[in-house]
Order: sequence, then structure tokens, then C-alpha cells
Amino acid sequence: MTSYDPNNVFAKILRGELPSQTVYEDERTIAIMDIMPRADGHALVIPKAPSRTFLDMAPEDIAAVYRTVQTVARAAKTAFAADGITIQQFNEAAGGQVVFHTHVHVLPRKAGVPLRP
Ligand code: DGP
Repeated sequence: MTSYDPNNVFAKILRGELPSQTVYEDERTIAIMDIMPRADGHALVIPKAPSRTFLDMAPEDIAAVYRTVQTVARAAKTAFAADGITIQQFNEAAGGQVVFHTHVHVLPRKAGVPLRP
């Protein structure tokens, strides 16, 4: 298993070394706005505990992350008048992951509007 790199951008955001637009925080998670949004209101939910992928996560952090996903999705549905919400999560480069600290995408969707690339 590839090890966790503590210098990934989300680790730096969690340590306060890089800026972010944080929209939610609790003991175990943060939610920030994605810097390259594929939809208006595209947010990322990030566990504070280090893990490279979902496969490495502790059960209590999985529960905490998905509680935050639901909180953010509900807020985004109202704030962006979304018709739906896409929830996405990528693991390893072959799975589409670019930043190697586990995170979940929350994407508000409008009917008939595709995600931006
Ligand atoms: P992925 O690893 O493929 O799930 O996608 C990583 C996402 O992280 C991508 O949508 C862009 C976003 N991202 C990359 N760097 C930063 C950053 O420095 N700040 C924020 N807010 N988002 C970032």
C-alpha cells in the first residue's frame, strides 16, 4: 500500500499552511469550496485524520465524513437551488484521484446541466 504523504494540499489546508474557503468544520471534518469547481457550489468534504484513500479510513471517520456530506448537500441544495446532488469519491490515480488525502465531492446539479470537465 502506498503511504500517506503529509505534504499533499489538503494536509496543508488542514494545518493552515494554505488558504481555503471553509464552509463547515467539526471535530473530525472540514468542508471547503473546490478550487476548480465542476458545478456551482462544488464542495469537498475532508476528514481531518490522515488517510490516502477511502480504503484506509477508520469507520468513525467514514461516519463523520458522510454526516458532513449530508449536511453540506442539504445546505447546497437550498443555497444553489439545486435539482439534485452528485456525490463522488475517487481512489488512487487509476480511480481518478489527484489529491492523495481522502475527500468526497458534493456537486449541486441543475436539471439538464452537465458537470464541467
Ligand atoms: P480528486 O483528487 O480527483 O478527487 O480531485 C481533487 C479536487 O481538489 C479537484 O476537484 C480540485 C481540488 N483542489 C486541488 N487543489 C486544491 C486546493 O488547493 N484548494 C481547493 N479548495 N481545492 C483544490
